[in-house]
Amino acid sequence: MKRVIYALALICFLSSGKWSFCSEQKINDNSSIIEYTIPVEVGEKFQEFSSSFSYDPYENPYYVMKIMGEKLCEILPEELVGMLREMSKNKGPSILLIKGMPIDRIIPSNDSVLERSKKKGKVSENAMLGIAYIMEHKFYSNIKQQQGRIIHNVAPVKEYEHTSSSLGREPFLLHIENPYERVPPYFLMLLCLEEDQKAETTYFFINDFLKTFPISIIENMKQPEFRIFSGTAYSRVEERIVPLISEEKELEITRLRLCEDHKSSIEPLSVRAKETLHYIEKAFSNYKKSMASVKLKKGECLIFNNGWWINGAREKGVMHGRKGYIENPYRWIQRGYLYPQTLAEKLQIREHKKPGCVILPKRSQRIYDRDRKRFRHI
Ligand SMILES: O=C(O)CCC(=O)C(=O)O
Ligand SMILES: [Fe+2]
Repeated sequence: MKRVIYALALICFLSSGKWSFCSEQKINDNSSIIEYTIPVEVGEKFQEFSSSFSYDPYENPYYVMKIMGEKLCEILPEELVGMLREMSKNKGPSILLIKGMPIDRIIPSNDSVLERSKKKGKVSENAMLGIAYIMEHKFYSNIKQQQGRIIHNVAPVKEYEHTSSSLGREPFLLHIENPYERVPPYFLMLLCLEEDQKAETTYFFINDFLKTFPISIIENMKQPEFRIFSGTAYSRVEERIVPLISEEKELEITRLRLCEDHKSSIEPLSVRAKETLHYIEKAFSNYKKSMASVKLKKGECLIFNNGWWINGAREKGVMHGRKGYIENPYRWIQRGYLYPQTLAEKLQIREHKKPGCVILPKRSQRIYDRDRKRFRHI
């Protein structure tokens, strides 16, 4: 009798939709990546909910993010919700791989990525926005990158195929995302819609790398003597003179701005800056052996810290890149740049003031809530 009760309890537990797998992979003694699998039934529940929702995430991102975030909080395993919240406060993992993320049942192929994205439903975008909501972050993109879309398409584009960029097929050396920006993204979210057999997303923990640098090099890196340029995927080249390591007093964080391929993207503006870049170049070749990678498959989502840490700690910063030539011309990854909510709003308001910008929703919107049959402010 007892056995029957246990078996029934187990069946109830498994069918509750909250059953999932969490595992931790150690890359070395200091750093680890957490892997989490969303139960199939939970993914399907979200897919169904999201498919019946008609608001466009590109037009009403704040509204969609709230609705999707609330839904995900309700159906995702508590453990995953907790982990995302911790991560956003720099307490949890600095890299999280979520498997089984809800994406659209049909992913169109045989067309340019913009056409495919128009033909596709919006389940994957809705899921990404929902995760951002749980993390209390918002997506923001510079207007000069993919027309300021909140979610980018990382996929080969004909004229850019030969480039090492988000639009190319060539390998992409380790980098911090958009290091030339006044405020680079805090986290990156990559969600795979169509995979490739060869290409792997690489990552590297800054802690291990900088630990062995002499103090004099670290001090040189703190000087604003480096001119950093934006990457190939920009509609116009942007540049900024910055230190490679900067302390942001207001948020009490320290940031690294660096690309392994510094020859084409960082210009040293002094003799000591030149020597510093030379030192870093050699250090990269020694430390690359601790670089790890993941071959993203359909429905797999990688969220990671973009090169910052709490002052003094240095444990959480991550650099990333891509290795292997992309063989599948339809490999498709959706990417979002995550910023703490108030910061994303400030950056967006700043963009609004520039002429010729896409108008993004204002902070407060009045919107008709179909379920509750009344207007509400968001
Ligand atoms: O294609 C990838 O796996 C990563 C590309 C990348 O660095 C990015 O999207 O920022
Ligand atoms: Fe990148």
